[in-house]
Amino acid sequence: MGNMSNIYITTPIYYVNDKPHVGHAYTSIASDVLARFYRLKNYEVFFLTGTDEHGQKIQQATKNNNLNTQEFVDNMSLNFQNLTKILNLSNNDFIRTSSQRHINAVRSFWEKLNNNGQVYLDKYSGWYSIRDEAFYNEEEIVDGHAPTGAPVEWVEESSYFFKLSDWEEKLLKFYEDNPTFIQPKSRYNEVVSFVKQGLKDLSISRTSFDWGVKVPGDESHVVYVWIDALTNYLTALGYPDNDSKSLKDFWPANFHFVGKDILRFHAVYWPALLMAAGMETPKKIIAHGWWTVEKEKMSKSLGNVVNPQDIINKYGLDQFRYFLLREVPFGNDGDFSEDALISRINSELANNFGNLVNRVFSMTKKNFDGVIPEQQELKEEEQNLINICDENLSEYMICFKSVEFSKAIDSIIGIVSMTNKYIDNTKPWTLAKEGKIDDLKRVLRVSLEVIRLVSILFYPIIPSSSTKILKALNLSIDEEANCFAGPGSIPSLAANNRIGDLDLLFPKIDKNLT
Ligand code: ME8
Repeated sequence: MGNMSNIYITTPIYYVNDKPHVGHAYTSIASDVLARFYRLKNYEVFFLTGTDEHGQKIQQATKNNNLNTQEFVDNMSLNFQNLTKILNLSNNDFIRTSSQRHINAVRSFWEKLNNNGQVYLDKYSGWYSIRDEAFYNEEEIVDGHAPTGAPVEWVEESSYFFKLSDWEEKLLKFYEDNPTFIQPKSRYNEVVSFVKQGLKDLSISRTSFDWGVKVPGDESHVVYVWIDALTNYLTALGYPDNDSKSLKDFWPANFHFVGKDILRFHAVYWPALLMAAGMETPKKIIAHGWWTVEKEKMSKSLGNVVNPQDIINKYGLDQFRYFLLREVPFGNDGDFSEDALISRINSELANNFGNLVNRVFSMTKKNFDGVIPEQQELKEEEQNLINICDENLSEYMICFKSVEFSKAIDSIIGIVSMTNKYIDNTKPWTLAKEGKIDDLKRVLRVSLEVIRLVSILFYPIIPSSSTKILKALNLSIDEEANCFAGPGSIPSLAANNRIGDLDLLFPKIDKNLT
């Protein structure tokens, strides 16, 4: 039983036949944002990502180059390990399915299923898609293709099966008892109706190739890549060592982030396998939507695959992170375009948030030599602003709890816009000209307090920009106990501290120059 103050968050493990693109970056960034949020809330967080390196798809990809399979996956996995640095992910571990620790875990998990009478040997005859690494029923095949559009081939081979059909009723009961197991709700309904249509036993081994984990006791079979892959979530916690502290502390997982393409594996097969192995089921599967690029499906043949590194080089990492989470309500499909990215950067980061920080910092520098003014008695205008901060702060917390990132960002932007408006109304530049120093101090002090709060609220999403602002305010995110307190509840900024230098955070982008 995981500890209540611990949170385990995972991304899918990505296939190494391809290089990382904006879709992989999206899932990883979303998971990172939630991990950072819970750490700010003082939870102990274990955040896992990694690579899926076995199976027929990978073996096939290797054939196109001169490396042996292990060398190939070693090289390709590095692209995803680099991605964690490029995206500033705060992952605690990086799991690779070709590693020995994982192979041991898969074999133990298999043995557990087998010992529990959940596995039998038979023959599989049916359709298989190498691209999806999935078995399909006859009824699912449309014009000779999988429902995903992937090519399929007819397979007839000796195979071990998992008694998935035995778990149909228990799964339906499980969904009923855990109505928030799958998010968003529309996906939950989709999964329930899929299971209600009836479940067949699942083929869980292959014999027509050998790149995988050998089945314990029958080396002519390799474990089906999805059984192998799903087990990664246990491996990283030290499974099969049941005394492993991480396993005790962090299992069951709180959040498995996945794209909607792999929901069935996580929301149907995975809980059934875990129940069959006598283990606890994860708390939540979060299935996000699909990104297209300039309204087209991303594909190598179209040549429109977006490489995260290129976008980050051109526009900046925090700008990229912000855009992905801001642009679409989490769960919906989205369209990636540089025009949309530039609009978000200019209107929200540069003109709104960046402008607020710039104007308040520069007025403090100009009028008080950068020294943070002491707290003054507040007037109605400040009280109103503080109320808005408090309301939006509660909204932000609710949104994070329900993993609604774009709505959480709405609530931050709401504070920023109201603070800019407050400054427009109170006109600190006029107060300075008229020598109303106490009024000027009051306005700048409150504005700086709001900037502190906003930087903290933004931290999970744009961590490096937030860290820079907080550093300029002589604060650090690690030392900010009570960090979510609103600006009215405590004066958090030490008066008489001098604001440090801060480079322009979000330069405005000229569309014509890109
Ligand atoms: O499925 N839009 O790996 P994978 C949004 N190895 N997200 C996208 C995307 C897009 N256009 N393209 C990819 C696998 N993704 C398995 C997972 S887990 C035990 C095993 C993201 O490399 C999204 O999260 O094909 C999707 O689920 C995942 O990448 C698929 O990555």
